[in-house]
Amino acid sequence: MSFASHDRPGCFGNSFRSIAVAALVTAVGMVTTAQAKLWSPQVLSNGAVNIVKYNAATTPSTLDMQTVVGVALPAAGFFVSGMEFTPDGRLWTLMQGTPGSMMQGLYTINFVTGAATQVGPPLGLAPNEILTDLTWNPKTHRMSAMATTSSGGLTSRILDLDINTGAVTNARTVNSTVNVLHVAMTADPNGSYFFVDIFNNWLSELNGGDAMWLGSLFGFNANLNCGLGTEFQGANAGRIWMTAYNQNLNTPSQSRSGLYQVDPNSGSPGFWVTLPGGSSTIYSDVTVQPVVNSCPADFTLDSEVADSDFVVFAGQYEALDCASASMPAGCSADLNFDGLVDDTDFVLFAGAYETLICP
Ligand SMILES: [Ca+2]
Ligand SMILES: [Ca+2]
Repeated sequence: MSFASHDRPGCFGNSFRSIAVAALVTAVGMVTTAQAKLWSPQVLSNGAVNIVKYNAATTPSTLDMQTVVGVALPAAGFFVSGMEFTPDGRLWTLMQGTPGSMMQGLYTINFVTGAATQVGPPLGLAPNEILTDLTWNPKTHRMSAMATTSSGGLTSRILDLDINTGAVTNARTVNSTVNVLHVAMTADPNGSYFFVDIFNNWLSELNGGDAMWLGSLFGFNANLNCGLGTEFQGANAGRIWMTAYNQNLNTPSQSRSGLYQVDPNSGSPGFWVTLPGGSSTIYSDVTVQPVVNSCPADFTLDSEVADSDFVVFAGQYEALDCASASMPAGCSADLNFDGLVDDTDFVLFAGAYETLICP
């Protein structure tokens, strides 16, 4: 068994082809629904991995499985340990394998064919580190990966990734007062990080540089494969989903994977539904599919992209980095979701400005 990790891809140049890209981005954007559309990596006992899409009903116990696609893994022994959307609807996965292996990392994935393409090796990964989970941080507009040694310890690391190159743009150490093994991570709408540790079965939140205990997660034997995913949009923004495997040591046939909803205040997991596939099927992560904004360059929300939007753009362009303290809230002008407001975004903005009226 193992965990998960990731890195990410990107695909932007900075010239004229962006007019076409602008049209694409304009067609993509964000909104919300009560019924969460969830995606998970499904790990089978023979090592095969699928990505699956399912609808979690507004009340527990029902599940609408919609799509199952086989994933082309980079090598035997690898699996998808993390999965996350960027707000423009692109799906990213984190491959985990041999500790230190540079085949671990961020991949783009085609959810029609299952083809997975590595964005780039996770630079700076220590020889004994694995990447156990991937999360979108809506504050920094970066994908973040959890890096830990496979034996856990008093520290782990959060790596912020450039989705265009897979390069680590920022690495920070997470300190714990006892030995932990962080197998799951998510960020809430404010950009705060939450972790699941399987040595102690608890949920913690990053505070300064420390993982602070929030509550105990499980009433059963947790195991290595676990995932967290946050809803960032709509009435349920901030809701945290979790996939976890309940291993029944006494009656293995009764082991099962389940979908839970985690209370970020208490750490309490609310059981939602059993996930299909039987007692040996593991769901290593969960992510919520975003509703894409059809007019992302309309920062002022008046249904057109005009001079007032340019003023907003210019202010964010000046600040450049979504993670900087001077960046206006939301970093809305990062139209390609790569953590920066730069010339690439300006080309996208210019295309929308020229169109003026939102679709
Ligand atoms: Ca506007
Ligand atoms: Ca950008």
